Amino acid sequence: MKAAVLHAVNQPMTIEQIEIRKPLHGEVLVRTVASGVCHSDLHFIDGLWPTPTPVVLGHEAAGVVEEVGDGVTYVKAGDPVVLSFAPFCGNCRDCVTGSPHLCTNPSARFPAGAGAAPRITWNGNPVNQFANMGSFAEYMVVPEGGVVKVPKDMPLDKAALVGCSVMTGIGAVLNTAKVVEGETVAVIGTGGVGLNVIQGAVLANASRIIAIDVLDNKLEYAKQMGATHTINAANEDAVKAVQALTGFGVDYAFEAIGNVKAATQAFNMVRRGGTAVIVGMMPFTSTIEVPGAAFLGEKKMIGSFYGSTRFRVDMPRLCEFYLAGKIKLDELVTRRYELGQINEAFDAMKKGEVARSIVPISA
Ligand code: CXF
Ligand code: ZN
Repeated sequence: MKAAVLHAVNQPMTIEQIEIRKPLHGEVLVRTVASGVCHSDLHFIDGLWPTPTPVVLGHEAAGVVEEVGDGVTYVKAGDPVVLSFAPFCGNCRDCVTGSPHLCTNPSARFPAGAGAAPRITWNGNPVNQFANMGSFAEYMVVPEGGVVKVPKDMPLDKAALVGCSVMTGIGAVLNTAKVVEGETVAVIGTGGVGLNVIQGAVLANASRIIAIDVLDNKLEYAKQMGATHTINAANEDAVKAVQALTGFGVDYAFEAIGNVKAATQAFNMVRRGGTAVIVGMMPFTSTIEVPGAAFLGEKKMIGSFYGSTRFRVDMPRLCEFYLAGKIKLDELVTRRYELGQINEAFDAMKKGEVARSIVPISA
């Protein structure tokens, strides 16, 4: 099958014919219909986060089940699915206490055992499958705990986005922060995740949704998604501007870039008792400094991973929201790229030209 392979960090990916094996115990073979292009992949391309190479990147995907391995009961051939990059086992402390996104049980990722043959190879040599998936490829063998069935009428190119940015952004608001009606929200960074933080804040009926970015075109996207106010941080101090708009700071500030300075700003723009929610992927070795005295004001800084998703419940629900017109997915997609144009897709993202781009892989 065809796949985009990253051979080494800071190099363009190349399209290769690679081999994929059959699904073994607890695994599912999925034909990739579409993959989103997410900023997190870029961290690994740029070496800001470590990953072994060669690797097939891509972790925001939807497709159709082609074949299941033995013991698989949840899906069958023909089922449309969204992929999860945090497969769950269903039995561990995290899974049974409502946080399946935090599951670290190796059996969730490798149900056929750590010694099973590699799922994908190139000229017979193992290739790494990024985030248990590697969706810049025509097919994926993934664990059963890494797929979620979606409604049959859900367009799979839009469903792909639910697999990362939409779940991460909306989930950060509804699941992690639990914003309630009338509260005020700021979001720093209006890329794929930040725009979905805005959608989450709209769903939560936040009273003010303040979008902050350094690019006017991205602030325009933010308005389309429901931001009530915008701040261009290239022209003014974002913290002061938020204080000026709200008087004493927002209830919640979401950091959706993965930038240390923005995380500190998020903390500084919440009111006493407010919460900064770190959604973006910080560089692997980074540390964040915040003023210690602010803790006497009960300010909080919390992490949010994958929108604290209970994905078998949340993702079909988000698809239903889309089908009912309650969330916008079409508007998120700025461009479509062929698999062979994958490097161009990342270049456009680096330049801030796109909200989200999609790589349609099969019909
Ligand atoms: C990332 C987190 C690290 C693995 C891939 C996905 N999250 C969102 O983009
Ligand atoms: Zn992502």
